[in-house]
Amino acid sequence: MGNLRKATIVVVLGVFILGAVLSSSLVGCKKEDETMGVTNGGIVPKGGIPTIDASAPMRTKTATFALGCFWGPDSRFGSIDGVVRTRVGYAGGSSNNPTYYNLGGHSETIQIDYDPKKVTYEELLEVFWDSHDPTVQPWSRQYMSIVFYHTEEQRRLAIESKEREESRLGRSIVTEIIPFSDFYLAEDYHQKYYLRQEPGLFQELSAIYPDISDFIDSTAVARLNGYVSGYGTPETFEEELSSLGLSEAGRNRLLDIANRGLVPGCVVP
Ligand code: MHO
Repeated sequence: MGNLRKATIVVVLGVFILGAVLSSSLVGCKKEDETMGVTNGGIVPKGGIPTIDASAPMRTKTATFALGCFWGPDSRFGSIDGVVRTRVGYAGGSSNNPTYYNLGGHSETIQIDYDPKKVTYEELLEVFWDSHDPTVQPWSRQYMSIVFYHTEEQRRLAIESKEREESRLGRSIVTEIIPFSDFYLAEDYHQKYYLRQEPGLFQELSAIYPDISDFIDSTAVARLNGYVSGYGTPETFEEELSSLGLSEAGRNRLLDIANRGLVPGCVVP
């Protein structure tokens, strides 16, 4: 074999190997701010995965907010078109593995994975301000108002919107804007709390997602938790009704519930 031929083979092989290594490292690389879609532990339920979950975007961004009792924000943010997943938990404190009855300085917090093509961080901030009174210092850190920013851009947008909100209200805002560090998932019974108060609907979705982490990660579950609390628009409701994985009885129940309006949120002691 001539030297030229050998050299060509070596170069071609080299390029091929380099390409393979580069593409696998790119596939394996997940930006800090991105999460993957619902997996359902790899099991496809009998009736299939709700279509809204099957078409969940692979790439999402994350927003993390504390704004008092987390049950209500779980419903409200979960009802927004473009919000893919919500989960409630504890953040901002110093202890490891806090629990509801042993918070160790943490605050009730909601974490949201959203599709930036459908909803922006600015829009989520609008909902954040609108969902609580950020001018009142809460009686305990459990109910603090905090924006946990994940990126410099989120930090800038949060500061700008806080300033806008202060001048709109003409009062100062107590909300802290601090970097995100740890988020500890709250106990199962806090996840999608209002949907749990609707046994029929809750059971249908629990049957589809027997694994609690799949249940928490489901967009269908987040939407249902929003709709049972009276959130969401009539347009998205109509559009999504058939994509939530409900039986006919479940759909009828949801139609009844959605007409009753907003349910009162949790009472902070
Ligand atoms: N104890 C209040 C607040 C619950 S919360 C998750 C209630 O039961 O409504 O802080």
